This record gives sequence, C-alpha cells and structure tokens, in this order.
Amino acid sequence: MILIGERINGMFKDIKEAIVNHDPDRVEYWAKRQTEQGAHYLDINTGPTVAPEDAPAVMEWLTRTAQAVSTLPCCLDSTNPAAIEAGLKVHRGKALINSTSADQAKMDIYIPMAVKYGAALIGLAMNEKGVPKSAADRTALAMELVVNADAYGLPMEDLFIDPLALPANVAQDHGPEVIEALRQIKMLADPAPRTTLGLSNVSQRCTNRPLLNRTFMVMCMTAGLDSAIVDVDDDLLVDAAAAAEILLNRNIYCDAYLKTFRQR
Ligand code: THG
Repeated sequence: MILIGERINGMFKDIKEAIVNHDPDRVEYWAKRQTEQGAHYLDINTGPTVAPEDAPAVMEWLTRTAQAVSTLPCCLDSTNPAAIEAGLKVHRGKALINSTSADQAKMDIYIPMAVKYGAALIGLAMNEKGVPKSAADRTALAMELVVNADAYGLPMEDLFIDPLALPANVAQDHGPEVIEALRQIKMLADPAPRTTLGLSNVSQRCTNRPLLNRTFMVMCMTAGLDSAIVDVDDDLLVDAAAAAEILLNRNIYCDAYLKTFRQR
C-alpha cells in the first residue's frame, strides 16, 4: 500500500500560516514526521487561500522545503497547471502529479506534462459535469483516462485512477459505488492502472473520523486500492494497511510485519 501523507496542505491552519509568514518550520516538521510514520509520498497542496498567481511560487517553496529534510518524492496537488509545473521543475526524484480530471482539455495538458517530466499522474473519475454517482459511470471516465494515457505513451503503472471518495454524512450512497469502481478499474487494462483515493474526504464533518477512515481504507484495499492520500499520523491506520497487505497476500508474512511495513 502506497501511503501519501496528506498533511502539507494549506487547508490546515499551521501550513496556511507557514505559507503566509514564509516560515519553513511546520513544513519541515510535517515532512520529517510523515517520513518517520511510513509515508511513501508527501502530498503538497497550497490550499484554498493562496491566490492563483502566487500558487506556482508557493508550490515551488513547499516542494523545496519538504525535500530539504526528507528523501521522499512529492505528490504535487493543485488544480493550477502552472503550480504543478513549478513544483516539477524543482522536484528531485519521480513526482506524482495530482491531478487531471477526465476532461479532454485537462488530459491534453497533464498527460504530456507527466511524460515530459517522467512523473506519474493521478486521474480523477470526474469531468466537467462533476462526479458521477454510479460505479459504471466512474469506470467509464476511468476508461477515458486509460485510453488517453495510452495514446500519449504514459505507462499504465504511472497512471493512478481516483474514483473519488465523498463524505459519508452527505453522500453515503457513494461509498459502495467507489468500492465497486475500484474493482472495475483494475480490470480495464493489462497491466492495470493503479488506484488511489483522498481517504480523509470520506469522514469530513463526521464523528469518529479515524474509525471511518481506517475501515473504508481496508474495505477499499480488498477491492483493489493500491495507494491513498492519508493521515499517516494515525498509527492504527498505518498498522491496518500493513495487516491488510498480509491478509490479502500482497506481502510475505513475517511476525514483524508492522515494523517492516513502516521501514519499507
Ligand atoms: N483526491 C485526490 N487528491 C486530493 C483529494 C482527493 N487532495 C486533497 C484531498 N482530497 C485529500 N487530502 C485531505 C487533506 C485533509 C482533509 C481531507 C483530505 C481534511 N482536513 C480537515 C477538514 O477538512 O476537516 C482539516 C482539519 C484542520 O483544519 O485541522 O479532512 O480526494 N487525488
């Protein structure tokens, strides 16, 4: 299970303040902390309050600051192509672009960008009409992403399809559709594209968030979830990912599986 640490995001108050004050402390703290906790990528998102014209410089600063104290690659998370490219230009290693939708105009920007920089790319199962409800409609958009990735020469293992988790308190009926979409997406091509989710979406404004996050993660892993943007500060969530990998026979059993999962 590929864990993408969600914490370097201007949606969180401490990161928002770090950006405003140009103070690297909290960015460095979360880069180090998430690395120790077992993350494989650091999500980097400038957040909702940075002006579009400032987003490229902020993305560049966050990426440089995080990679100065962590060897992990970044998941560059923005709806602004200029911000993504600014991050890619200073990124060390193989980045993960987050994200394109299945709109043709967006795919025509982001897929060639991923190929040019040797980056992987998250493709969202949504388009200009929004997020579809049914698993079949999510999978149809996933197929658009697969076809376009193939046409532009992006390897399938570099395409991460996100069927989009929505909050259980307002979109409870989407939960089973996401799980079924994951199953279907893994059958779209051989080799199959990879899959991902913004896991914490599922529990926004819900009570007992960590319980919902952990439970949904394990359910989704059974259906073919390969990676997710998660709260790696939740030890029980990271442990559940390790345990699920053993039980799904995705990893060789050893008595120290919790420890070895975190060290990988
Ligand atoms: N798919 C993809 N990328 C994504 C998402 C997705 N990136 C952003 C988001 N969704 C995933 N990251 C988060 C990060 C934080 C939260 C949810 C998802 C979160 N934040 C608290 C909240 O909103 O209540 C903030 C709490 C605080 O301010 O302290 O839940 O789906 N590809």
